[in-house]
Amino acid sequence: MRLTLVVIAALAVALAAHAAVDVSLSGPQVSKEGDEQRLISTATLGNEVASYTLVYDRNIRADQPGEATSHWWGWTSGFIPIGMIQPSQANWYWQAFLNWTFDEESLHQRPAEARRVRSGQDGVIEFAWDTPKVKASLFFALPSGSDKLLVFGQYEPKAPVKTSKLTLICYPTGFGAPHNRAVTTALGTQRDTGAKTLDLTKERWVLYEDVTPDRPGSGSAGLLIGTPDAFANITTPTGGYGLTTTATLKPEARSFALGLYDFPSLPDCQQTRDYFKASADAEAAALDRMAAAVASAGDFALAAPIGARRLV
Ligand SMILES: [Ca+2]
Repeated sequence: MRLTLVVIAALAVALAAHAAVDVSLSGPQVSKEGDEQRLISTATLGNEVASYTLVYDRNIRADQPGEATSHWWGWTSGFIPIGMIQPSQANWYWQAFLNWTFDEESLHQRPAEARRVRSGQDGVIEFAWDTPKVKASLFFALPSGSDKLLVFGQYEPKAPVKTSKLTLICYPTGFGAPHNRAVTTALGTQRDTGAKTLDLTKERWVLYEDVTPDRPGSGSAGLLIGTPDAFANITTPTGGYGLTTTATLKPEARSFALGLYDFPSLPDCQQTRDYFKASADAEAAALDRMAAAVASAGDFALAAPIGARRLV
């Protein structure tokens, strides 16, 4: 009995020692491109099961410090040039995978300050924008044990905002043809059925898939909707090449929480469906509670560590 307790205690200590989330933020590396400066910041959040790397690669002109461009195609198509290069280049896109707009104001055209908020029991990086129209932050957070990168958004308008939208783009599994894309939620799988609007009372997670049999690649991309009450609607195509999901915030919403899954070590789309069906509703609900805790703390740095865990 005593030996068992000692073993359990030793295991608990060992698990606690491993339950650390490492966060690194390097750069910006600065180089000159014509009359612009190119700045590259690299953020990595890693825990026991996953490591997510974000690269923020933007150009800024000295005479226009409030504006940003990027030479990446992903930026030219309207996405913030923060790319998710790990766990895979595919899925949430390695050049640029999201954007956030407030009427005509688009964060992809504005420079962000990147900041390491904390590491340890969880890891958090903040990208913060201060534009003429809004102050906005995207916090990327990795809890210990989580295989999903969480995204917490917050904004305060400086001028009236009628419509705020998020767009998220992924290339499920890989880039090469054929592109037999499909989208799976709790309500089933759809292929080439046009734009799908989620039923946010029942569809709290989305898998973006390529269903080509035996295709090698990086598995499915996943999305958790932590805060369904923040969104007026969320739509996604069910076929194509790159899949762009559009999430429109409710006019009164000032924050939201999502989870992003980009995890090539589980490449089979049916296995990933089984995994999400078993666990993703509970994780989305946990994410909603975390978002409420962050909101009540007022400041992300003051909120208790995020307690999500991988549920398999
Ligand atoms: Ca990726």
